Parts: sequence; C-alpha cells; structure tokens
Amino acid sequence: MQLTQVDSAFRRDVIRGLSASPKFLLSKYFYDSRGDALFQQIMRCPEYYLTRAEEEILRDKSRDILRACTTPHPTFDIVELGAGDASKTTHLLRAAIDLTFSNRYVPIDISASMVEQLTQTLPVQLPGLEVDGLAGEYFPMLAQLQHNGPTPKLVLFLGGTIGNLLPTEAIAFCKELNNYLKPGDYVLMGFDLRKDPQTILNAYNDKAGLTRAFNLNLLNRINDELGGTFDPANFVHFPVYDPVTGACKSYLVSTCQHDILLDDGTLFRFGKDEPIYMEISQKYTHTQIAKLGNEAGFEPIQTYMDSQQQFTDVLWRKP
Ligand code: AVJ
Repeated sequence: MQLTQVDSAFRRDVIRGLSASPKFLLSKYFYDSRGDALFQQIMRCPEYYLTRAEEEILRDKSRDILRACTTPHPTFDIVELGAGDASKTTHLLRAAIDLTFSNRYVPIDISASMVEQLTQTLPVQLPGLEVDGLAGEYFPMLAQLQHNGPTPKLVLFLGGTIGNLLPTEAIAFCKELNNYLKPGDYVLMGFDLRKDPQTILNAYNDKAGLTRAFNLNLLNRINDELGGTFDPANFVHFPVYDPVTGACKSYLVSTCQHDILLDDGTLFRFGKDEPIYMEISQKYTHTQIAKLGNEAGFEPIQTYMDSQQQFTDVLWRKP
C-alpha cells in the first residue's frame, strides 16, 4: 500500500521532470539505499567540507545551543528533519541527555532504511533517550506530531539541506515549518555560507567521482524502480557555481541524441548536449539568512559557526 504510493509519486515526478523543458529531476530522490551509501562517502571525502564544519559546531557548541533554548516545561522533544545517519546529531543528543534537556528524539527521514537503522542503534549508543523515528516527507510527519501534547520542540534541519530549495522556495518552506510549530518552539537550521567559489565547486566535483556517481545513481534508480532504459555512460556530470547568486547547481548532460523508455511506455527524447537539472545547493550570506528567518516569522536567537566560518547553524524561536 505505502510502497505503491511512494512508487507512483516517484513515477509522477520523474515523468513530470523529464517531460519538462528544461528537463529536471528532484534531488530528494537521490536517497535510495545506494544513494544513502554514496552520500555517506561524500560526507567523508576531502572536498566536502560541509559535514566537518557542522560537526565542529555541534561538537563544540551543543551545550551553548541547548542552554539558549528556554521554556517553563521540564523537557523538549528533539525533532530532526532529514536525519540521515544522525552522526553529527549525536553530539547534540549527548549534551541533551547530560543537561536533562530532552528524553525524546524523533528523527524524520525520507529514507525508511535510515530511520530503521537509527531506531535500532541510537538507544544503545545513547541510553536514556527514547527514539521514535518517522519515515516519510517532512510536513506530513510534522502534522502527525502536532497531537503530541504540551512538550515543546527543538526542530533540527541540519547539513544545509535547506540549500536544496531555491531561495524563494526556502521562504515558503520556513513559513510552512513555522505553521506546524507552537509559540516557544525552536528551530536550529544549518546553512552553507558563501566562500571562495573554487572551494564550493570542488565540494560538488570531488576527485574520487563520488558526487558524479551520486547523481548518476538516480538514473539507475529510475531503471530499477520504473523499468527505465538509461545508460549512465551516455551522461556527463556537470556542476556549476554562480558566485553572484550563491547557487551551486548540478546537471547531467546527455552526450548523444537518444530515447529513454519507462516500463509503462512513457518515452523521453534526449538531444545531444541536453542537460537534466539535478540539484541546487544554495550558498547563503548572513544577511540572506536573517531575512529568511524574519520573513518566515521567527525570532533570531543565536548564530553558531565553525572556526573557519564555512558553515553556520542558526537558532530561531517561534514567538
Ligand atoms: C545533503 C543537501 C546538504 O547539497 O550539499 C552533496 C547533498 N549533493 N553532494 C548538499 C549533496 C551533492 C547535500 N545536502
């Protein structure tokens, strides 16, 4: 039942994207089991500075972050959107247990296998913490949490995942997030900051070819799940960064004219040098972040950065 729904949403979005001009695919579909594994390798590769920078913030500043969240209630629930393997989050969760800040962690992720894994491993790693994982899209899962009683929430949206939205979409997303929260709830959101353009481009064009494989894997996923006929060898991975807008975008470019079929008979024609737009990873300025929080109706509480000021986690409160 659930699987059919996921399959048909995936099919609908693939058909919509590959029928559009210019063609696009949605980066949220990168994360099947092979995509999860590739992303974990990306996070460890030398060029991908984001994870190390945010890990430094959470390792060094978790206590400060939690102490900045105040409430008359005895504890918070910590809810994480896009938890992934939660490896950085464990720093914050450990501090939360030490400070008796929280006894309940709710990781939400589109990847059911990641959520399953967290539900198994975290309670062993972090005794005293109840882990109630939810697999699915963020807002339907947040809607489910609304009937959860008076415990205030700290919602984590880490890693710079907000960067996968265009700046205008990010405003709509933060407004909607705000709507699901109660006054006195907090949000900790991670943003990748603008920096030397070559450093940014290299993070999406690693020498080992992991990011390339991560993008091409979505074509493999279409073959596996929708009976597609993609040959990844007919595409080159082409990331670009625009230092004016802060948009880092990835494309897969067809090297020849060819047709692709799905198992339901849908046909897509590719021209030589025709791109598929795969992903945006938007880079932010502090001014842009402040404007985003303000327009979404949040009160800015504090900004945390790594020692090289590559990345920032900002703490917002719903007034
Ligand atoms: C998980 C969305 C933060 O955009 O940097 C990594 C995903 N894509 N390499 C990012 C990604 C290519 C990543 N986020």
